[in-house]
Amino acid sequence: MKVIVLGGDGFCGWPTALHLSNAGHDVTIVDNLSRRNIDNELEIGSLTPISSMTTRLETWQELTGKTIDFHNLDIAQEYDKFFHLVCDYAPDVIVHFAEQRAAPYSMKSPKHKRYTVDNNLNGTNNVLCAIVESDLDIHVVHLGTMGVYGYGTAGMKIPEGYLDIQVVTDTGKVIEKQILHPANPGSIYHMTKTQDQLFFAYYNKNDEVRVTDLHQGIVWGTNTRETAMDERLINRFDYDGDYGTVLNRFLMQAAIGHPLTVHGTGGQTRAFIHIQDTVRCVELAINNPPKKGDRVKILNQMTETHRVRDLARIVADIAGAEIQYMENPRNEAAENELIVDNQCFLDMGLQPTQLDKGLMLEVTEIAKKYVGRCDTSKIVCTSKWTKKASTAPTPIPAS
Ligand code: NAD
Ligand code: USQ
Repeated sequence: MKVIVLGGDGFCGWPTALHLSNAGHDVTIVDNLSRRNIDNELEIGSLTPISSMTTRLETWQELTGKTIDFHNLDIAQEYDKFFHLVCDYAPDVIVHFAEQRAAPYSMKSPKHKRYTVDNNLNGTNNVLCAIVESDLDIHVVHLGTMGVYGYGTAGMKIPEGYLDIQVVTDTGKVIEKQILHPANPGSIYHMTKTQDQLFFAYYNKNDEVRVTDLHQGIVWGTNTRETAMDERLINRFDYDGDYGTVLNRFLMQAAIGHPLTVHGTGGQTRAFIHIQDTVRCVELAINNPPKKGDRVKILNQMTETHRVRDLARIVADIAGAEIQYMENPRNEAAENELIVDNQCFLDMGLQPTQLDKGLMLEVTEIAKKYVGRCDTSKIVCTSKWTKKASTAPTPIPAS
């Protein structure tokens, strides 16, 4: 199939582009390199030394003989260029990773809130608008987030996108319906993903655009089979307080001898998936598209749930680190349960990669190898959710 990977220079997009190319798809990457520019803005860099896009693609061709094209363009701002690319290349599938994806970055200041909304909502609308205008029957596979549901489920399993409800009419008749699961975002970033869902529902209803929305949990790990083939293909590893995600941060912190930064009590339960399963899930989604006229297909792309403090304990035990409980800079529930339905991917044949000591040590090995690139002053999260949380996150003394 012909596949455009939007955001194909990023943490999930790059390994996905390589995985799909290796699987025999014809892949074109679109990326405006905004993530690399944000690194410059934050004066931080990937822990791993990522190569330029030219080197990445030349290396891939040298190793496999396969070619991946690259277009440096902003899908949120350069609609005409993007539209012409879609018409000229006529893809079967567009995989959409191209959004500002860090919740702490989206909460840093009014400028960051507004950028995240402008970028993510315009980008998604432009993708859908261009597909309709092109008259091509293109399947959109979008990377959404588990965070659209909120993380409190009152003991109920979070369904895959749609909730069964019963409404009692004035005459006492019980009407059964399925509705989009109520949105409950926890940051401006997560809110853009809840709004993406409405774009998909609308373009699907009005224009019969075929969409698969993947509600993904927190991705951990760094390399996949393809990115591990050569150091010039290495994937990015975010560890800083804005872009680093919790498990990779703990593994990296353990590797460099930094205390593990648990926010609050660490009672937050979240969904997780290893990067190798991310690329496999996107491939499964491409190979199992919705039919014309089907509603938006929503799949929960996660393999397991963990409480933050339990993860800290596991990492501390295997890598010999200390745990530091910090005042939480976020406005989020201190404790929550999370039970998630992920049957669709299991039915498609996904064999989940479980949190495993070997895989976790693989990440700490990578972190140790590049420890010299780490700026320890950027580790603690400083982005605050509310004006009330105005002081720097402070360690909570052990009782
Ligand atoms: P990333 O920031 O590493 O990659 C996103 C890529 O998109 C970057 O290379 C960036 O330059 C590009 N981009 C952003 N805006 C663009 C625009 N307007 N035009 C063109 N390119 C643009 O993020 P990631 O971790 O790879 O996440 C990819 C997607 O997966 C995001 O949509 C994110 O919400 C979702 N997701 C990520 C995680 C995770 O843990 N990393 C978990 C769940 C969902
Ligand atoms: N946390 C800590 N210590 C840290 C960092 C984080 O305790 O050093 C806590 C946070 O307070 C939060 C939890 O860990 O309770 C998860 O934080 P995170 O930064 O790992 O994840 P999050 O902000 O939710 O965002 C990440 C990705 C985002 C994706 C989302 C999936 O950046 O793109 O959408 O995971 S999910 O969490 O399922 O919504």
